[in-house]
Amino acid sequence: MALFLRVRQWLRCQTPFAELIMTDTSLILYGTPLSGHAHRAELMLRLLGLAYRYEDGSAPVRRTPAFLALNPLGQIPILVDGDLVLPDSNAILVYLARRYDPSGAWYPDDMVIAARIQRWLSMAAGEVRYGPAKARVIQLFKAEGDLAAAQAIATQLLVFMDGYLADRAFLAHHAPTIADVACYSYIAHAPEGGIPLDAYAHVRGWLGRVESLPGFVPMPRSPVPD
Ligand SMILES: N[C@@H](CCC(=O)N[C@@H](CS)C(=O)NCC(=O)O)C(=O)O
Repeated sequence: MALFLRVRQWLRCQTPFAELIMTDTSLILYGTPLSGHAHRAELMLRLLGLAYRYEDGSAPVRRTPAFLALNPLGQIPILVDGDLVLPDSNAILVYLARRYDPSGAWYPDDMVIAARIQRWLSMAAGEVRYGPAKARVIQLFKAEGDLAAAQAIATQLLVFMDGYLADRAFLAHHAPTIADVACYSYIAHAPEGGIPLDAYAHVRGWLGRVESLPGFVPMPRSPVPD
């Protein structure tokens, strides 16, 4: 067993981000690779260069008493940091930025910037969740729901975002903040919900800027419907 652990450690050391995913860290993220909410939290960990352990948060795990003790809602992501157990992707972004970014760049104190960030966190939990994220979960995972309604919400959101980003590099400030991290994953993967991004050049430019940030890690691509 000890040898197995050492081999696994060595194998991890062969990957570019190996130094970030370690077992001897107090930060633990429960998620699944195809959850945009979990990706949001993982992306923040990576952008901050934080070491963390990734724990499976797949559906059978989410139904266990141990998982439900961490989050009675049975949802991922959950961040554990020592004694702190923190469900909810946007709450995790706020915590990570406040706790681990002493520069304050990812979540500035300035009241107007903070308010603008909050607007986009609300959009991430509102229009993004019920638009592109909902359409994707219906298409990919055959979840129940009204695909056309979700696609309509997504289209309205994308038209708005494309205009908004016409003269802005990032969502809430001239530099990236947790607002961009909150919105990135499900907008980038909107085509998997049958929502092409071809018509939204400014949105695609913004996605590219997020993808260029040091530490960026993508969420695995899934099939795009015809
Ligand atoms: N408000 C939560 C929503 C998280 C969420 O919807 N997670 C999904 C996976 S993407 C989940 O765990 N679904 C299982 C369930 O709701 O039973 C957040 O932002 O983290």
